[in-house]
Amino acid sequence: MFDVLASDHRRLRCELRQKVKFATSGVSPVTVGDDVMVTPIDETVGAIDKVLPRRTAFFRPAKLRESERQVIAANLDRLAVVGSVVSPPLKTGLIDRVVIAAQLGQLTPIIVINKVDLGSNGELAEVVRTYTSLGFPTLLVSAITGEGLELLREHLKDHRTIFAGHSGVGKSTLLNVLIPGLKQATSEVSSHSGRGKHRTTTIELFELPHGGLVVDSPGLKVMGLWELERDDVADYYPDFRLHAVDCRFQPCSHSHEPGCAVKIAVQEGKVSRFRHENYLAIRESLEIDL
Ligand SMILES: Nc1nc2c(ncn2[C@@H]2O[C@H](COP(=O)(O)OP(=O)(O)OP(=O)(O)O)[C@@H](O)[C@H]2O)c(=O)[nH]1
Ligand SMILES: [Mg+2]
Ligand SMILES: [Zn+2]
Repeated sequence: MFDVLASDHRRLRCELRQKVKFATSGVSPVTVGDDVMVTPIDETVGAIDKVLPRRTAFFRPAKLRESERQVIAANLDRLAVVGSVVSPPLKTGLIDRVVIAAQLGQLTPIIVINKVDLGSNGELAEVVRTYTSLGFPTLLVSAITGEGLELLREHLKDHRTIFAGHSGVGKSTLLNVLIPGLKQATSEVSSHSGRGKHRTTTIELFELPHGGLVVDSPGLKVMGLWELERDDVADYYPDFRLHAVDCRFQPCSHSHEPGCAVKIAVQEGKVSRFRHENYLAIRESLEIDL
C-alpha cells in the first residue's frame, strides 16, 4: 500500500492497480516522489491508475538483484547526505558514494554533519574544507541545540530533498525539529556497537511548513553505484583533475602507476587523503570494464 499526498494536502491510502505493476519492468514500479493518477474510492482510500514519467531518480543496484536498478526516490531535486561527528563516527566513504549517486540521478547534493554538540575533531575541519571547496554546501548542525538549522532550512525551502545516510546519524530527529508536529520514531545509537538501530523502515515524504518537501529514509548500510564504470569514477573527483594532467601515464587510474601526480598531490597535502582513499575503494568495488 502507498500513501498518496493529494493536491489538497490530504493523504490517501492507495493500492497499485495490477495493470500498473505489469506495465513497468524492474523493481520500482512506484516509489516515493512519483507523480501518480489516482481514483479515489472513498475519503481516505484510492487506487493508483498511472505513474507519470520521472524527472529525476535517486537509484542504486537492487539488493540481491544487482542487474536491476532500484529507484529509491523519484522527482526530487536535492539530496542531503547526513552524517554525524561521533556516535556513529563520520564516514566519508558513504558521503562520497551518496554524492556520486545524487549526481548520477540529477540531484544536487548537500552535506549535513549532525551532532556537533558532541564535539568535533581535527578531521572534521578538513572534511568541511574539502567538500566546501568542491562546491558542495557543507553544514554543521545539531538537532539537539538547534545550531546550523536556520541555514539548513534555507537550503531546503522550496526544494524536494531526500535525507540519506547511515542509521543513527539523526535524519528522523532533524526532520522532527524541522517540521513541527512530526513524530518520526527515533532510536538511540547502540552503546555496544556504536551503530544505529535501523529505526526508520519505510521511506516517506513530508511537507515543510514554509514550502518544499523532505523525504525520510531508512539508514543506508552501503550505497551501491548503478552503471558506474571503474574508469569513470575519477569524473566525480574534480579535486584530482588539476593534478591528473601531470601523471606520467595517460590515462592514469591514480592507483598503482608510478609517477602519479594525484598520489604526489596527496602526499604534499594538496588533495585530501580521505578523498583518494575513498576513490580507490569505490574503484575496487566496481566491476572491471570489459
Ligand atoms: N547528541 C545528539 N544526538 C542526536 C542528535 N540528533 C539525533 N540524535 C540522537 O541520535 C539517535 C539516532 O537518531 P535518529 O533520528 O533515530 O537517527 P536516524 O538517522 O533517523 O536513524 P535510522 O532511522 O535508523 O536510519 C537518537 O538517539 C537521537 O536522539 C544531535 O544533534 N545531537
Ligand atoms: Mg530514522
Ligand atoms: Zn595518476
